Amino acid sequence: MNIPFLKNKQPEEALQYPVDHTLDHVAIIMDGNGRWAQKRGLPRAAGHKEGLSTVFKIVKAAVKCKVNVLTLYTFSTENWKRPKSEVDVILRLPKEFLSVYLPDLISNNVRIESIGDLEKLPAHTREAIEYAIARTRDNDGLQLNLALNYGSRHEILHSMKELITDINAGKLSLDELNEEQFSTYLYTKDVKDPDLLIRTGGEKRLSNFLLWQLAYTEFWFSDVLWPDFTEVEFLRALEQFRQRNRRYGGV
Ligand code: V0D
Repeated sequence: MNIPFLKNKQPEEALQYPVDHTLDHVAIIMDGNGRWAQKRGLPRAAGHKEGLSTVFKIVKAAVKCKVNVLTLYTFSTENWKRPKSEVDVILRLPKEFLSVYLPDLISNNVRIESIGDLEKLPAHTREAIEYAIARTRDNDGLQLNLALNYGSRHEILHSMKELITDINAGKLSLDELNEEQFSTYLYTKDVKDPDLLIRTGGEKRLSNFLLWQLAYTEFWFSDVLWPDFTEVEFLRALEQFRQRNRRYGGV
């Protein structure tokens, strides 16, 4: 059947969602929101808002591909350096996102979790997230892991301090300390390391994201700005991962 007006736009029903059992955990750096807005003469904050619908689209795609954990870098410890007006808008996004999409996430069996230092967020932001975590606690589908006020060096340092406290209290032996034990002090203690990292927006750096956890992860970079990122793009990243993995298995 030839449907000319669909030539460049794949109808959602036509997409195939391959399930890859070697792909457990996907992490995404959702970059390019500010630039997306500036290109249109809009304030940067408009790009962050636009990014919310992309978040929902990609969460749904991850559910369909039966990914177990999706970790999204939403707000870094460095983001506080941005103009206060932009930070204020960003910190209202969790509530905005949840007021629109929480019912849908619940019906998709998504469980919301967070990593990062929630203590330093404004109460209204923290409360919105804590409500979503509590509301989805019993779901056992996709774990949507939101990195909020997250910085990897901060995480490692915070872990070190707790670890040393435990050593001093005699709960842990320095001689027996190993990588696996160290990992249990990180925010990510309950999830496996990411298999695939996606960064949108054209930059090729880690920006203080999951430095310990990405040691063996496959990276996939896209020039597409986050608000323009599509399911098709996401599936392309997963397919690329599958092929790299296959090649690896052949050696
Ligand atoms: C801004 C583009 C979803 C990238 C997407 C902390 C940066 C929109 C959430 C979200 C942000 C947070 C908690 C929650 C559910 C969703 C979010 C922030 C920023 C600021 F329970 N997107 N998103 N939170 N961006």
